[in-house]
Amino acid sequence: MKRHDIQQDPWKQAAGEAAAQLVENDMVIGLGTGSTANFLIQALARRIQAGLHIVGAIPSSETSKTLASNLGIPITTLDEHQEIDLCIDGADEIDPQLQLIKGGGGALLREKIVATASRRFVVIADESKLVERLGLHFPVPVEVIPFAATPVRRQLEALGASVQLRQHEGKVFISENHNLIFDCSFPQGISNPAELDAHMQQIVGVVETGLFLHMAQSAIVAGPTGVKTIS
Ligand code: ABF
Repeated sequence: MKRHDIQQDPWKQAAGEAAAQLVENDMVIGLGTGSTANFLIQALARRIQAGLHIVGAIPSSETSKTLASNLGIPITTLDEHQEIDLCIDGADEIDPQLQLIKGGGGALLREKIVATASRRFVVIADESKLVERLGLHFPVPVEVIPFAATPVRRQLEALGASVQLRQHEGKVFISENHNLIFDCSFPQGISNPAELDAHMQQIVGVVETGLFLHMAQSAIVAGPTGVKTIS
């Protein structure tokens, strides 16, 4: 699990608060996971306390669900609402085409399910997440069925990945879906994310990858010079 760098918190908060302003009355909202998404959840809760009415929020993790629910945000599910008006979530890397690496927090599968069910997906981040090429600094998390761990690892290595089984606090990390996460590093970066994603998705036993390609319509990014929207 990646560490939370609190130095970026003011910018994460600024991005989360700006994104909360995009929420309109009677929307179904997809809620992301992670420290930036937590700021969004707090800002959305304040807007709801001030009178905004949403149909409900669909969180991408139990952590986000607990936070949102504790703050009074109404929770709903994909069983009740198959179409989400707006999904807002963080990312680990964002390239100039708004292609993303996500999953540093281990919630990539539900994050991708929520994002793909959404008519609009806005990514929020501090500007340290902006990169020219995906994969140079952050591995691609891949969620894997435990039964298939060894053959999947070999096939990921055959694609050029250096594969690390994710650990958390000295134990093997298990996702909320009871799967493993392989963090796949590519020291030269990823020259063709779509091709890599297609190859990874073909491996039987891979549940999902942390490459979110052509999914985000815009990014709200904050840094010392302010908040900007990239689309
Ligand atoms: C989630 O939170 C993940 O997909 C991504 O790994 C992470 C971003 O973390 P943070 O907002 O804490 O930097 O969106």
